[in-house]
Amino acid sequence: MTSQSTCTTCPYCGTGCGVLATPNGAGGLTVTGDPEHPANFGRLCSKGSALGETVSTDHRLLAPQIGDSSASWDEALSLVAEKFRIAADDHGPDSVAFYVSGQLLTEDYYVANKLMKGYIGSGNIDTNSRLCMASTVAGHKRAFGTDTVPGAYEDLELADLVILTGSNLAWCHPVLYQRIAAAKAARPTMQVVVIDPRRTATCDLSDMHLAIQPGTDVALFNHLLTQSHAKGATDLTFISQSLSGFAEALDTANKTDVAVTGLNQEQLSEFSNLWVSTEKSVTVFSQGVNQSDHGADKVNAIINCHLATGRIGKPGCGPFSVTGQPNAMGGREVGGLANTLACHLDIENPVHRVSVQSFWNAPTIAESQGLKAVDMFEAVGTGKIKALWVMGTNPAVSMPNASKVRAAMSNCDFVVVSDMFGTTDTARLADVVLPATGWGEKEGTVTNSDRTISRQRAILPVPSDARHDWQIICDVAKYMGFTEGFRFSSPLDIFREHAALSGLAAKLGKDFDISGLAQISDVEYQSMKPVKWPVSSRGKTPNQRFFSDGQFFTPDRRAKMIPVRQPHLPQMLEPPQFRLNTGRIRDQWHTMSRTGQSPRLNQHYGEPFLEIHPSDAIQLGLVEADLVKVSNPFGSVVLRALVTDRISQGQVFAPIHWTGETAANSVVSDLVAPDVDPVSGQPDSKSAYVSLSKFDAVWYGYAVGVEQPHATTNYWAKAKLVDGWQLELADVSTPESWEGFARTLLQTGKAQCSSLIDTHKGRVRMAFHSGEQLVGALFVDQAPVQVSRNFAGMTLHQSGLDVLAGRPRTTQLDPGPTVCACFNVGVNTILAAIEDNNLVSVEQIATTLSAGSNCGSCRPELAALLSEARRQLAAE
Ligand SMILES: Nc1nc2c(c(=O)[nH]1)N[C@H]1C(S)=C(S)[C@@H](COP(=O)(O)OP(=O)(O)OC[C@H]3O[C@@H](n4cnc5c(=O)[nH]c(N)nc54)[C@H](O)[C@@H]3O)O[C@H]1N2
Ligand SMILES: Nc1nc2c(c(=O)[nH]1)N[C@H]1C(S)=C(S)[C@@H](COP(=O)(O)OP(=O)(O)OC[C@H]3O[C@@H](n4cnc5c(=O)[nH]c(N)nc54)[C@H](O)[C@@H]3O)O[C@H]1N2
Ligand code: SF4
Ligand SMILES: [Mo]
Repeated sequence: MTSQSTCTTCPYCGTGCGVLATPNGAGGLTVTGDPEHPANFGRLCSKGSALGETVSTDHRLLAPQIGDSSASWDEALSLVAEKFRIAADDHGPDSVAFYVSGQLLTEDYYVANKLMKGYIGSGNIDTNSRLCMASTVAGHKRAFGTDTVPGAYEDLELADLVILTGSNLAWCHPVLYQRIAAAKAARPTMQVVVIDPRRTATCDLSDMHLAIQPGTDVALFNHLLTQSHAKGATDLTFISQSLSGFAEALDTANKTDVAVTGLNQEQLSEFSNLWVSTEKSVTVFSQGVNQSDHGADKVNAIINCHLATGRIGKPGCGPFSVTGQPNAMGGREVGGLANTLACHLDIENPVHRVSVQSFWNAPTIAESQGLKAVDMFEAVGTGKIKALWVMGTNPAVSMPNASKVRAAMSNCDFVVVSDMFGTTDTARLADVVLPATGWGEKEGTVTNSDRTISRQRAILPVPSDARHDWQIICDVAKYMGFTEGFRFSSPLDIFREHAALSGLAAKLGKDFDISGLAQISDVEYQSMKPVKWPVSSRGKTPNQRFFSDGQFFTPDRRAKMIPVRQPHLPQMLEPPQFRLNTGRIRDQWHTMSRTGQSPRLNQHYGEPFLEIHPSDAIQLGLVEADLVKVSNPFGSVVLRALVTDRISQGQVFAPIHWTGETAANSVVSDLVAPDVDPVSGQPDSKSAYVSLSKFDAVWYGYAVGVEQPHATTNYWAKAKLVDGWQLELADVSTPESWEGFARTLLQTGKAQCSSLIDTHKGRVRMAFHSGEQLVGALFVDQAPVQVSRNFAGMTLHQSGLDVLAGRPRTTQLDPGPTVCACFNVGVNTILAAIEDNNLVSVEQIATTLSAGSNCGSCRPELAALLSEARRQLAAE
């Protein structure tokens, strides 16, 4: 750590890695892993390593906006306060709503919840965590009586068996993946099982991959429960002393038909034998479990297995929900969900309500649960909600049936959005956009997946007129007349109040207790080290390992096993009908508002795509790189076909990251039905039913340009490069003049055009030079364009390189699509090095090419390339 570097926390996934950030003198930051942070001990993934490239203020919203005009804070705040006040007065408090985010800091989140539940007096505050962690929260509460994540990261290393189900850890929690990989390398007897319908990058670490039929986790875990009992692995003492509901849960499990999983007998017995014989087992789960119309049941099916075998509350044991967003946990702590109160207290409990109201000295308190996300936007659409405030999330892209959500927002009387950017798909629908500070500029705390609270600290100045979220919320509260409850002068003030309230919650029998931090001084908060809750003020520090005493937070102190049934699966689908699975890629974060600014991160996948099995592709007449139209009654998108046997027949997979800002017709949530789990209210974002057809373009194109392109074609997707932009294109009609088209698209002004046009073959290659320098190039073909993307991007701003050739001159190897984002090493370079140098390990690739030697996020892909290359060499 240098004298200028600041210890802070990565704003992406719930791993919650510590980072050291140092201003680089050019407005950016140099970022490295904090060797002392207990989440990562110095490691960072590709997204964390690229943080420094995402803090430019170039595209930021720097002043409040009312309609299309800039406004002063006073004007914007008065308007927002007035609209919320009038709606609440005229139509009751339930006519207004906040939709917030697991990317707010705890202090922001706390005041948002306080304002809605204690001052406006409605439960109508829900969060994008509804789309993310709600099923886990519901499952925890049913089993443990409260929302406790019992695990700690070291359990992942201490376990002899790590089961990863519905989790692509290698891409979504890469540092946790690396920690498991390192533990397994040191202790190869450790077993890893991946349960996922897709063969993901995470499978690289697995001893066993169970590609179950999607939506059959309950059947599999019920089977595990029956096998545990049949083979003597149940812990009878624990069952009799600490559990209730065992017999009923087992009975239901016994009635489950495991055949629906699609696994064969050998796989099933291998897996259950491993489970039965391995005491130290951790089951990590994420969105393949939560995002389901029976997500809470999936969670309880997993927890049941751990409870029945007593594998909970002990080192190296336990069900472990890994949280998605950096502060998903903090949001749960402050009560940001519509069906919770603050500090894990219960909104339905009158004693809890009165206690919170009097602690806040609030004029009112929400009497009942508010609307959960899907219902909230439904109510926005029907006009029941008159004023909506969206903070730190992009529901126009991420909500199920997203096109309907967009329509609802555009018809709503009054929509406010707080974001760092005024151009997101959601911000573009707002009446007022408030410029928030972002990571690197704001101060506060976040809680990661293993309950470790870490500080986010400011390294950069607040740009222009932006304000911190907690300030904006307190300002609106004051403008609404609620001065007393919101006289906070810093995040620390808020933190202290939150910590004091948690002491009250602990007295009421709750798990969440950070009252030991309620008196924290300015200096202590400034230098606060990561700390795992509970941190009690009441004499002895409570046990850090929850449930080690066999005591839970239910009225009888016993954990409850919940009988869970496997729902019926829909009929097998025949092409062109498919089941669409959606999720994440390694180098992008959600709707890309920040990761999309990093040229390095845009290299991994430059456009939206659809994974489809080779046999299905043949049936549909699709070949690699064709465009596919994916549609159902909710909507329609166009994606690039990626033909791969990583996905099973009958299923397709699309990433969620592209938006109206970055591509045409590619918001995959447009296709997701707004069906929710009845227990948790979480939408089933992992299964949409779609039909596929080839998108018949008459031409395909690829372009690079120094200016941000303006595309209006049927299909386009843009990505930022180091020195400009790239664009994938296709359309159903041909422009009258290619030069005119290219000039408008690439905004080339008076640049000089040179071209090669083969009208007969429908091929166009066009370059634009300003002086000697290349400022844009367009490649058009009747089939998907075959040019080296890497090479074309490199030619921008250069002179003397023949961009029209489409690839480097013979002596230079085209590096191919980027695999290692840190050192920009492409597939072709890696394959050539493997063959030329006879490389046999990822380590050797790292030594030879540096690929995989920095953040390590690409190591699973390097391993896959290695085994593919070795397989091919062996076959030759
Ligand atoms: N790179 C990157 N990392 C991220 C994020 C990001 O945007 N980008 N977002 C963060 C957030 S908020 C979250 S919530 C997490 C999500 O982290 P993950 O849950 O690991 O990621 P997903 O890709 O959404 O889905 C995980 C897997 O569930 C599988 N799956 C689908 N259906 C089923 C099923 O029925 N059963 C089982 N067992 N598996 C199924 C999918 O094939 C997919 O591989 O990632 C966090 N980390
Ligand atoms: N089909 C499908 N849909 C899904 C999922 C899926 O797997 N499949 N996953 C779901 C899950 S798990 C999640 S978590 C959601 C994520 O979906 P979203 O939350 O909608 O996605 P983000 O792009 O993270 O949006 C965050 C926004 O907040 C802004 N922002 C960042 N930091 C701050 C800040 O400090 N203050 C303010 N005011 N703004 C800030 C960013 O610029 C960005 O516009 O998507 C959900 N939707
Ligand atoms: S694993 Fe990567 S994205 Fe997640 S917190 Fe760590 S550095 Fe950030
Ligand atoms: Mo999430």
